[in-house]
Amino acid sequence: MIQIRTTTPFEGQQPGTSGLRKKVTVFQQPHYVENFVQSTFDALEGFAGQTLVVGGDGRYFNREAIQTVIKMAAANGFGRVLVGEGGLMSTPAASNLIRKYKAFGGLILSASHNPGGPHGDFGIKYNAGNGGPAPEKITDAIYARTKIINSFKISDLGDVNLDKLGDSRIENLTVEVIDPVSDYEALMATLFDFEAIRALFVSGFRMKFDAMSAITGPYAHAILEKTLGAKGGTVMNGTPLPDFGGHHPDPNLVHAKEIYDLAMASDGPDFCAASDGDGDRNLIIGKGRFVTPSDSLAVLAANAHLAPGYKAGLAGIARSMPTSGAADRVADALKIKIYETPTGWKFFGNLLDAGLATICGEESAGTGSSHVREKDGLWAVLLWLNILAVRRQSVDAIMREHWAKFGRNYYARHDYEEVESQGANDLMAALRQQLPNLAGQAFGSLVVRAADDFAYHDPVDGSDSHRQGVRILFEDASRIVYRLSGTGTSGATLRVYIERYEPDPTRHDLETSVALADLIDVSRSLSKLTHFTGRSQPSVIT
Ligand code: VG1
Ligand code: CO
Repeated sequence: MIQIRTTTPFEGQQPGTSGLRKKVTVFQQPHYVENFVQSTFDALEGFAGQTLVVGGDGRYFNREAIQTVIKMAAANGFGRVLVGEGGLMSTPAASNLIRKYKAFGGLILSASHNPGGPHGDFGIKYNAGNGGPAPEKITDAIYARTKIINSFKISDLGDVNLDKLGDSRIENLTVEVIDPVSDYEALMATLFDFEAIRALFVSGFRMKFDAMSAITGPYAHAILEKTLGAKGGTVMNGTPLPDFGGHHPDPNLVHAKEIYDLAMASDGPDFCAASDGDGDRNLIIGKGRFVTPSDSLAVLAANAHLAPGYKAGLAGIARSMPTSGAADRVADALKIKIYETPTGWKFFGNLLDAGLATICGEESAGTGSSHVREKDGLWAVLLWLNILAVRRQSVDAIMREHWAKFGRNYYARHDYEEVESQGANDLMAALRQQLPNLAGQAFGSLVVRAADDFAYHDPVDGSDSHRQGVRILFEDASRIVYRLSGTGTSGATLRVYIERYEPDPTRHDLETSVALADLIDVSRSLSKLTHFTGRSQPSVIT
């Protein structure tokens, strides 16, 4: 039977760039999930009888939340729910299913790269019918609703068996438990030359992929090992665990150190990669050569035509503002447009829908294309493999050739995590106050050319987004960017992005920390970082 239950609003159920993200213990409060899901349904129109895609990255509380979502979808009048077996589905796979089966939208249960387990994080986000994160118009409406919600609708029928493929019914809703991998693998097969990649593995090419005990394990086992013939053991940590084995499923040099060390060993594999909790991020490391996500975007864009899905070339490239300018130089050479957007994948949605951009990327290890409306970790790995299969060069050789042709953008992101919110806000306010006076100022040999607070005008829907990050641009094309994270769940995280362009090939072998040393000093002094945050060193450098 469908029940209407009374409830009262919770504080701060505001979906950020990646949905609502909080501690598991917050989500476990009675009616917390129900309030958010009902607010989401209330903010949408026209879904009666339609399909909803539901899946998550397998983290602690995934199953409980999915059962609630299904019972509420039944009570609110959806016609069909597509749910991954075991409640599992990577974010890009969910995006694909929404598009492929023309679903009304989807609910993805994940806190991405944040830690899991009973004391970790949980999250819910709504993706629209184009397969991408809900635009601000919808997330604002959801939030407005969470503040006044007083009832929700739910079926009182029992749980659905998520471990058995096939259909079942709950009220008037059909629940279809599907294999979460096969549709995704079919899509990848249309984009990449699987024969060429198979031949690469046959030739003795060795790879390791770290699924970080998160969602990409089943996908990587199926595609890399079973279909493409990489040898057993290629996929490490390939079973999704509710607490990700106690690790942060964040594929950066701190949390994916195991694979980094493997890649740097003299007898290590030719190619190493990793993905995050929900499978939308990627880390790429060749033998002895770490590839920054910004460089990876540039190399993928420059070589995409080697893969069947992109042989006609790219319509355009889009990157988030803090991502390095390496992709801009590729776009110039290809004579296509580069779009610079605020941080967050949702800003790429319109560009992709309108056919203005084909490949998009963020410095935070996210790359993707028009094949779905999310960033896609395994897609990036497969495009790299396709390029390696055609070029038959090492990752290091490909990077060196790329820099020789386009110049090298030395790049680092310094994260100051869990700093006190007040101090972080004060630092940003003080920076914003200085902006009008910075042009022309010299810091050693670095002279400020311009400084602003990044604003974006969407060329497709005409919307404007302001205050997206403070940019200090120097005469020599170096750059420092400051912004506060929107995805943390405790305190504030200050992100400082530092970049220097080096055209001279004789200077492409510097350590990044050396190449950026003076800019790093300026990034701290100019923002009075220690004064406002009490920190003198970042918590994580990526
Ligand atoms: C971070 C990244 C951003 C990314 C977002 C979601 O946001 O910087 O580039 O889009 O996470 O990624 P923030 O606001 O913390 O800097 V994920 O893998 O959570 O979907
Ligand atoms: Co993610």
